[in-house]
This record gives sequence, structure tokens and C-alpha cells, in this order.
Amino acid sequence: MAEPVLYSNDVSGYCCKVRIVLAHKSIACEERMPPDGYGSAAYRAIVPTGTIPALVIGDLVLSESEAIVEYLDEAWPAPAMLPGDAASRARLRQLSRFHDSRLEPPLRALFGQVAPSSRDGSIVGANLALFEARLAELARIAAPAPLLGGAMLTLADCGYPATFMLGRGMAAAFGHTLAMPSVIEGFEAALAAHPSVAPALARCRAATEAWFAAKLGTPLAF
Ligand SMILES: N[C@@H](CCC(=O)N[C@@H](CS)C(=O)NCC(=O)O)C(=O)O
Repeated sequence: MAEPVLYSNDVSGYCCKVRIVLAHKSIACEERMPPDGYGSAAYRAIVPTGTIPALVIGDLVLSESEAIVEYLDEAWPAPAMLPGDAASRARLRQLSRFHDSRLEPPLRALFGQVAPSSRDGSIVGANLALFEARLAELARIAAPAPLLGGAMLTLADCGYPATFMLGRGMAAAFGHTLAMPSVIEGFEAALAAHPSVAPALARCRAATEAWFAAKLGTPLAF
């Protein structure tokens, strides 16, 4: 098999998700920045969607982090990251999709609000409130012990570390005290301490801190 190539950048939480799975499975992978940036014609010639992350292995070109990590879990089966019977696996997939479709979008809606010159207080307030409502919903649908599938890291966990970090950054940027259920704080801490998560999260955090500092014109403590 050709060596996998991951098109990515450091600030993307979805790239962080894929890096966690690569690390957990000890998969050697070359990383490249998209030529001329994501969305460019040069990059679309390689990856038609123009999005990151993208995984290229020989003729296989995959976009969408969920498709990528599920492929990695099937092609490199050890350690299994979607364990259990059909019902357990479906629950884990649900929690992974919840991250992508419900928890992360309110933060994405705040990207354009970080620079003080382009800020609309009602958009900021609505999306911080929605993010907190989604954290509360996560606490109702999940029972982290301490991770979503129990002691072992699963695919369901891997999107959350970067989003919790970004959520704390967004709250700090807008001077807001984030309301996070204690069970989700425990999940966040267990993720941050996991050896397959910590290096990828540190890399994403450093890029996120630089992004906030550029937008705000000053370093942000969070
Ligand atoms: N649903 C996608 C989300 C990834 C995503 O939002 N990527 C952004 C960068 S963080 C992107 O490529 N944006 C370019 C675009 O949407 O054209 C996934 O899970 O991979």
C-alpha cells in the first residue's frame, strides 16, 4: 500500500481528529499543506472537494473526517476504535456525528465575530448560548466513563478535544464564562490527558492561540 498522505493544517479541529486516530493506531503518514490553500484550483485538482482534512493513499482520495477515520479503523484494525456489538457501534457513531453536526457548528458561526471590528453582539450571544445548550445536550445523551466508550479511546471521542479547546477560547475572546456540565469537564480532562490525544491537541492549540492573537491583536489567555 502507498504511504498515506494527509492534507491538513494545524488549526483545523477536523484535522486534529484524524491526527488522533493516526497516532492511536501508529500509522505512518506524510502531512502536506493544500497547495495554494484549501479551496484552490491546485488543491481541487488533487482533492475535488477542496476541503481539509483529506487522505490520499494511491488512487484513494477521501474527504470528510468521518469517512477518513472510519476507513482508517477498517484498514488498520488494531487497536479497534469502534468496538462492541451493532448497537454499541451505532451509539458511538451517533456521538461522533453529534460533535460534527450539533456541537461544533455554533463555534464555526463565531469565526467571523472574533475580530472586534466585525463583531455583532447578538450573533455572539446566540451562538455562545447554543454551544452551551449543545454541551448540556451532550451531557444528557452521553455517559463518559471517562471517555465516550468507557476506558478505551474510540472514534466517537476524537472530534471533541479540539472543539472543547476552541470553545474555551471563544468564551475567553468574548469575555464569557463558559457553562460546561461537570460530567463533560471530566470527559474533557480525560481526553486532554490521553497519550494519543495530547500531542495532536497541543499542536491544534498552538495554532488556535496564534489565530486568536492575530484576530484580536493581542494574546488570549484561555
Ligand atoms: N465536515 C468536514 C468539515 C471539515 C472542514 O470544515 N474543513 C474546513 C477547514 S477547517 C474546510 O476545508 N473548509 C473549506 C471549504 O469549506 O471550502 C469534515 O468532517 O472533514
